[in-house]
Amino acid sequence: MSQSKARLRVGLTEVVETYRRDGFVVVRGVFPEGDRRVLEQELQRYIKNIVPELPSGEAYFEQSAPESIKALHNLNRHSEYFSALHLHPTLLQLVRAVLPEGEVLPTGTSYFAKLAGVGSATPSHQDNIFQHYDPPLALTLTISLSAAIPENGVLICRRGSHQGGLLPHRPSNVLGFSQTLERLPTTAQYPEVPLLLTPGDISLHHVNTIHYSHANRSGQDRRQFAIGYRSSLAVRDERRYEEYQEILKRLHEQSSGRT
Ligand SMILES: O=C(O)CCC(=O)C(=O)O
Repeated sequence: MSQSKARLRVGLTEVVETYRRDGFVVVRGVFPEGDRRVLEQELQRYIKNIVPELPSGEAYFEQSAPESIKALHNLNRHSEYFSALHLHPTLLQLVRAVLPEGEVLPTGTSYFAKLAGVGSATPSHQDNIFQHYDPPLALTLTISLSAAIPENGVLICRRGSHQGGLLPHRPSNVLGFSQTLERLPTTAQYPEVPLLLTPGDISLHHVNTIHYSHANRSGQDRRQFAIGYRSSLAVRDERRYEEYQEILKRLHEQSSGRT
């Protein structure tokens, strides 16, 4: 990580204002090509050497194409590179600006792939239905590894929806995103904003921001690396979290985990 040239090239005041108002923000050009090349090499090494040994819950594959990776979780547990990445000084600088309360702590690293032609839809959800932080001082930081455009299942956030609290969810029957909103609020209330990204851009979304994406029917992959952070003041509701872990365990027992 010492060779990293990742830098913030914008002032943080506007980033913080946008994040607070909208519940998400895009920061352009943070992760230059050299950094992305290293990340991609580490990812390929991880997929070749670690993924075959992972327990269910840490690797998900597309149901329609079982050889295609859909999501990997907790990469920091199995790789020194990914463990160092979530403590990257530039990323921490950015997250500290939008989460100034308490100390910033990483909560985990994931890789999301929506591969050309096979990438499946992500059901509408708020991340806090999986994480249960109260107060909801937590977010996901995404490093874009490929262009995100309307045709390849770009991530869509609902502007302002982080201010509405955690809404009721129901089982989605989609392993990897096992909960979905019972009722999606109207776009008049919370407008849809596609997070159009080029490689190296970063986006941040609040743990209560409603988001989802459509299937990728295009010929272009949409891939991203995601890191969760929380404030030390965000306390996990352990009862709700344990209840959710039980649901997840049952889901994994019912399936092979490769969906
Ligand atoms: O990229 C997607 O479609 C889903 C990503 C997501 O849900 C997240 O980063 O919290």
